[in-house]
Amino acid sequence: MRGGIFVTGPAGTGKSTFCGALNSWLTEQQIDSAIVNLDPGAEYFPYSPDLDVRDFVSLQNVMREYSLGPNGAQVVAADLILDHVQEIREGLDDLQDHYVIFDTPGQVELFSFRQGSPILVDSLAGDRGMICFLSDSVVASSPSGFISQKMLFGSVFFRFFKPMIFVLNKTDLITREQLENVVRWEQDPDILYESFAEEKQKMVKDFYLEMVRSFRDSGLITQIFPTSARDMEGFEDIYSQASLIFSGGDDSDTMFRDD
Ligand SMILES: Nc1nc2c(ncn2[C@@H]2O[C@H](COP(=O)(O)OP(=O)(O)O)[C@@H](O)[C@H]2O)c(=O)[nH]1
Ligand SMILES: [Mg+2]
Repeated sequence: MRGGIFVTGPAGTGKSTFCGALNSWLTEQQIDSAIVNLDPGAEYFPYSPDLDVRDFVSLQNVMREYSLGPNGAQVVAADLILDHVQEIREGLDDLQDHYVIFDTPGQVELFSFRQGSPILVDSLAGDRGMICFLSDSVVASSPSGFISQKMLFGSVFFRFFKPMIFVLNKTDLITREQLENVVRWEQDPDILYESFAEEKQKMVKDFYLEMVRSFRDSGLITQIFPTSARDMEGFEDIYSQASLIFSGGDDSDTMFRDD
């Protein structure tokens, strides 16, 4: 594959919709792309997957076979995917020139915090994998929400150590002014720090301010990529970044500032 784009993020941030929208955008630009569903519990997708993990592991079967409820079965099913890596890889054989978009389970922990997931990503994409972390614009438009999303982004990065981008999805649900604020926080962490102190002034203790300060200084605040999967906006920038990463031209560890 030309590149494997793994889409993760909290439940309901629009991962599946984003996968479908990115695939449609690439197709419109006549760029070869495909979608792989890695969610054994998916009931509906806003796209037709080219490869579907449910052909190998399905939540219904796992519930029956292991006598588990849906939550326990989700965890077992996520782990069982690893037993089928070879078959999934064979399914990808014909997609040499394609960008392959991987949709991952609804809950972020089922993909990002299971033991086998970094192995799965490496087995499927090798050194041609990247992670798109999706955050919900409404959540991220308050300073504390933005910080919590960036922390989760950092946490996912520490699981995979792959090139990773922070996508601010559903921008159609926030105002232009809110979006400009979020962009400003990303560009100048000092403004974020001040906005946070202002938002939580009554409850902020030194401990939390210290955390935000070290977070600011860590360099984990990286460029954001605003998108609206509903309005098909922002995909050109996602594609440009992905192609930079996969062509090796990117300073792909933009997670780390030089200064
Ligand atoms: N307004 C808006 N809604 C969106 C957008 N992307 C997804 N959604 C909606 O968010 C909900 C969850 O989307 P889904 O793709 O299933 O999220 P997932 O659980 O992360 O895969 C659905 O109702 C989508 O229609 C977007 O860009 N804008
Ligand atoms: Mg989904």
